[in-house]
Amino acid sequence: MKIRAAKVIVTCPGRNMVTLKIETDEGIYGIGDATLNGREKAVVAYLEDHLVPALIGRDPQRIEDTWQYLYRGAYWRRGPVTMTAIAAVDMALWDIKAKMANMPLYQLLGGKSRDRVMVYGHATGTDIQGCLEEVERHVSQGYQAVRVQCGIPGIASTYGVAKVPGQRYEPADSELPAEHVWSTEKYLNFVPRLFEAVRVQFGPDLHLLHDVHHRLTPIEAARLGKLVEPYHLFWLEDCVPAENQQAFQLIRQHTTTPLAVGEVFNSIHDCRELIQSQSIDYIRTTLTHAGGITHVRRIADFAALYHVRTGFHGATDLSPVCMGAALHFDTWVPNFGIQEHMPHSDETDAVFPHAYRFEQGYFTPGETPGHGVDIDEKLAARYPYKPAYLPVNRLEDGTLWHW
Ligand code: CS2
Ligand code: MG
Repeated sequence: MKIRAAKVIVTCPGRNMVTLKIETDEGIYGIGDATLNGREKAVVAYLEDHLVPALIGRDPQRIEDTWQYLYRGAYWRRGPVTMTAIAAVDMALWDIKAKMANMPLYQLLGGKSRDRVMVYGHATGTDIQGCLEEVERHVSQGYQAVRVQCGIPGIASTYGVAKVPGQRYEPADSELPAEHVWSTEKYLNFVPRLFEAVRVQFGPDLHLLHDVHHRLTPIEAARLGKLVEPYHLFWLEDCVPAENQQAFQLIRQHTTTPLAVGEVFNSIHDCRELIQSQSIDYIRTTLTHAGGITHVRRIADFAALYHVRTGFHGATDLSPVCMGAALHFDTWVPNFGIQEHMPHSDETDAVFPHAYRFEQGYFTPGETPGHGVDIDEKLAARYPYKPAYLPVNRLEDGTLWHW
């Protein structure tokens, strides 16, 4: 079998999504997600100009060799664009191999380690009352775990909060990066009150998560971790930018609140120190941005040695292809923690028909051969690309701060 053709499909049925479709000379094809929010076109060019020509004529079954060929052959290794492009090829090749084997992907990875995959949903509100209503809505759908993000009194716009209550939250919503004002003090004084209100209303058993979205310094993160200890969060996510992996050790010294990090990581080297020093509890690297199934499997196996569990990033700027492949991975991976779930729009679900199913707070990946997600190219063509960027933050004195 040989790779006969490969094409990049860009569509925007709600969010921009980039998909790689690899076709073989025996009629079997596979698809992979290559969506890098706010930098989509860079990956399109990387694939079309640099990787696709190198794939034609290759044996699609040699997944590992192709991974090494693209990673080492790049010379310029790692980084979000390179690793997202390699991930798309990798996901498509695993899809092809599982279809050839006539098996759902999790079987190829080693079979089921669990019968269903626990996910967490996003409850957001402009104030505490709005958040409580959203948590209630998720609990009534059977979610066992809910991430809670709330507007902060005195801060006009903050991460994770839909502009209009009840509307879908989209982080990248403007043609150029918008500039928001951030206050760490107002945030730190407010968040404990938010989680106290949620625990009072929903009791001790509901898993609660919160995304700090990289906005604190290590000592501020240590303070927040301590402040929310009474509400025993499932995790506190991305509390500091993670380029300096050692910074987490300072947080660790001060709090037992579990720490999750990794959605912006692209390779095992971005998290090796964090894992080895037991500075985190959940690794959030996702298939699309960290080199696909082949590389994320290495990260998960390494993390297992240190009792670190997976908590895959699953925001709507990752396509249903990523969600499908991730749910197969989650079904197999021994050190599974939780999977993020942010529902895609109906238009997106129509462009990407899929076998995964939600039931009472859990997903099953489906038994379809491959990763169980397809793409309707005609429908995809109806939604052209629209530039959309994530905002940036400035402190009240105008200092450019973390997003
Ligand atoms: C977030 C994301 O879901 C999350 O945990 O951190 O929504 C993130 O802001 C976007 O994926 C960025 O593109
Ligand atoms: Mg996050």
